[in-house]
Amino acid sequence: MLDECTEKAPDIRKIIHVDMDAFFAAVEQRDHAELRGQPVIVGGDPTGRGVVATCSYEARSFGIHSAMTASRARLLCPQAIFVRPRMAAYREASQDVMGILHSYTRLVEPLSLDEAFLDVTAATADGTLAIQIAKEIRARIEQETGLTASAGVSYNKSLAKLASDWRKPNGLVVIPPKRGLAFLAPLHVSKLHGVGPATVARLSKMGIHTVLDLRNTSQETLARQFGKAGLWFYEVARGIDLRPVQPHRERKSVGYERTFEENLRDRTIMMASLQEMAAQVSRRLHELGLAGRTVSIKVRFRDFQTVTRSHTAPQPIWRCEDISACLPELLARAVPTGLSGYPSVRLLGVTVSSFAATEVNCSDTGQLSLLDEVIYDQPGQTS
Ligand code: DCP
Ligand code: MG
Repeated sequence: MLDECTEKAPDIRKIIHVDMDAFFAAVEQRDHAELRGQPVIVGGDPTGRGVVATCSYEARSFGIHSAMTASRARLLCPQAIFVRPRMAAYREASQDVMGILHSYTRLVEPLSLDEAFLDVTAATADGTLAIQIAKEIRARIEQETGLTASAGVSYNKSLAKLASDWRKPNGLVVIPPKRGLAFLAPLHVSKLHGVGPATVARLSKMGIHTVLDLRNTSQETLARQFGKAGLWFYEVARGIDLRPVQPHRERKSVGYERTFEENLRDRTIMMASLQEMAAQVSRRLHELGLAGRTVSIKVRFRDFQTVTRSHTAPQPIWRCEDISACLPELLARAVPTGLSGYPSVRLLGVTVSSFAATEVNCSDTGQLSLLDEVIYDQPGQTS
């Protein structure tokens, strides 16, 4: 009997994804009564090069969204109220929310300040329904923090996350196992974890637009085109996602790496790829509220020889431009120009480490580059 349960365990997990609504803007509206019911934009300077970190749902009805330039947001909604981020307040609210989540299970995996996965399989062993837990969590968050959260309940992380997004703001959606495949089928592939714009473009060329299209593509084709990521696409299109909920460990680094289908020989292309990864790392650091002093790059050559080169800055950094500034020297050290023959590089990676307990100053999120294509994300993430 026990064996049977263990064997079935991956399919019968109960996962909840909780994501706060308009998080930074909601904290501002909570703390400043005059902002309630108003289009509020949290971000950089609308007269400068600032970008929108987030905005209230009142502002979203004007077409404003995260990562848009603040100047464009002002054009779309001249009456919008612009507020600079107060990271300390958001971090405190985040701690309150995470504290509530931890009272249900120790299996809580925060993804950023405002979202987390919970594995409540054990908490439902006595017959309590996962939806009941999700309802209680939402009610407690509202009562204890004055903020609203949306939640999704399902049997794996991918579906729980899609569910929490489905009826935002202040929504609760359950996708039971028998509904998983039907829920996924009509979705655009970009909704899947690990599918960024570059992958969307490649899939689109192959005539694959929806998850159903993806499901109708053979495993061989996907593996040939996308390598390890292709196997992930094959599974996730079928509602298979066995990634465990990993409780927060102390994070030592944030990094991305990418293996190329064809080895790189051109330094300009290597540099462009490193820059793209630096943007990704910067974004992740920003999400996690971290900054580190050491920037490293990793280079793997055709023969699998792998070198890493690091630079340690006097101050902790997280901005894309600061990470990028270290890259030319690191690349020159890792791939010296005097190498005999042409370099042939199969993998590149960028990592930031040596974190300091620092208050990341996000008052000018305008510096943040917001490229949102990763390496086919999860498989290559080294953080
Ligand atoms: N954030 C940011 N820059 C971005 C995206 C987000 O600074 N490009 C910050 C502000 C958000 C918070 O992270 O409040 C959480 O991000 P979400 O994507 O969850 O967005 P919101 O919580 O603001 O809105 P919602 O989840 O309701 O869509
Ligand atoms: Mg959110």
